[in-house]
Amino acid sequence: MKTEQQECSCAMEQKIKEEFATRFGGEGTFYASAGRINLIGEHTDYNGGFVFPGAIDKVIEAEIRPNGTDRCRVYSVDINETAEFGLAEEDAPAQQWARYIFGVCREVIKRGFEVKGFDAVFAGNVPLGAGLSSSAALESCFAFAMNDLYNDNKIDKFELARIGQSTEHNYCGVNCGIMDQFASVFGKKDCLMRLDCRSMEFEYFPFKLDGYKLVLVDSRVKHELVDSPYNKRRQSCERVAAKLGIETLRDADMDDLDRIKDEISEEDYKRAEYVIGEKQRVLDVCDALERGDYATVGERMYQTHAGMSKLYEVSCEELDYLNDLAKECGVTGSRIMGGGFGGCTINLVKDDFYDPFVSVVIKKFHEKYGHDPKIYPVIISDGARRL
Ligand code: GAF
Repeated sequence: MKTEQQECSCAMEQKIKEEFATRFGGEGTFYASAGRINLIGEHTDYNGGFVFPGAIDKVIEAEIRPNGTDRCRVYSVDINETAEFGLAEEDAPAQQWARYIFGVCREVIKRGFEVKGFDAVFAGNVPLGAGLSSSAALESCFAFAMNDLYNDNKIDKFELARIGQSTEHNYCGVNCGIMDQFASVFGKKDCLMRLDCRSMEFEYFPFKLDGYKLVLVDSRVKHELVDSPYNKRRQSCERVAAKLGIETLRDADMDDLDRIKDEISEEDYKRAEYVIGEKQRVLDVCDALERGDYATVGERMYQTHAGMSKLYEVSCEELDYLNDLAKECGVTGSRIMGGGFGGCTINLVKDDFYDPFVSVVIKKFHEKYGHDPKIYPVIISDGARRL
C-alpha cells in the first residue's frame, strides 16, 4: 500500500507529465530534490558553526529536456505561470520563482560548466514560506539536473550546494549560509547530518527515535527571507567578529564577547550571545542523541527557542505561543525552526503524548488566531536525485 506522501508524489508526477506533454510534446527526464528540517543549529552556518539537518519527504520535482536552443522555457504547475529566459546575465526573468532557476544556470556557467536551452515543468509539495527551504529544493533540483544533463556529473556535490547558495546571494537577495542547499543535495533516507560549516566536514547520523516522534507545527505565518532582517542578523555577527579580529563567531566564546561589550551595540551583543550558545547546543545534542538522552536534546531545543526569540529576535507571537503550548503539553523539546520570522516549530514528542499534543495545539491555536496550524510528521528522506 502506498503512503499518503507516495500518493501525493505520484499525482504530482502525473500532473507534471501531462503539462509537459501538452506544452512541449513528448517527455523529458525527471529530477527531484527535497526540503529540509534542522534538529538544532540555527543561524550558525554563516558563523562557521555546526548544523544538524536532514532532507525530508517534501520535494520539488521537475521534468526537463534540452530543446536545442539557447532559451529556457519553464512552467510552474503550482503558480500556473510560464517564464522564458536566455542564459546571459542580462536575461534575468522578472518572476522571483524563475530567478532561482535562472540563477542556478548562471552559477553553473560562471564556474566554467555548460548549460544550454531547455524546456521544463516543475511542481512541489514543500510548503512555501514554512521554513522548510522550498527555495533550496528548487535550486538543488535544477543544479543536479544541469550537472546530469550537460556536464556528465562532473560538478561535485559540494559545488552543487554552493551553486544554490550563490544563487540566493546573487539573484535572490538572501545572504544565506550553506545549510539548506547542503541538506537538500546530501540528504539521505533516515539520516541526519552534522555539518561543520567551517571545514565542511560532515557525518551521517542514523536517525532513529526510540519512543519519540518529531513533528512540525506550521503556524502558517509566512516567512519570507528575501529583503528580510535575515541579512541584518548576519551583518551583526560579522561586525562582532570583525571587532574581535576573527573570521567568524565560531572562534569566539562568552569571555571574548564580554571583553568587547562596551565597544559594540547592545543589539549586536545579543545576536552574538545567541550564536555562541547555539554552537555548543548542536554538539550537546549530538552527544545526547548517541546516549539516547532525549531529555537533554529537548532541553537544548527549548533553550534554542528562547535564544531565537529573546536574543536573536527572529520569532513571532504565533511561534512563541506554539512553543508555550508544547511546554504545557509536556513535549520534550520544541523550538522555532529555520531562518525564523514565521514558519514552523519542530517538536520532539514522546509517542504517548503525540496525539493529545496535536489535538490541543490545533484547538488552542485556532481559538487564538482563527486558523488551524498545519501538522507535518517528519520523515527523513533522500536529497537531490534523478528519478
Ligand atoms: C535559512 C538560511 F537559508 C540558512 O542558511 C540558515 O542560516 C537558516 O536560515 C537558519 O539556520 O534557512
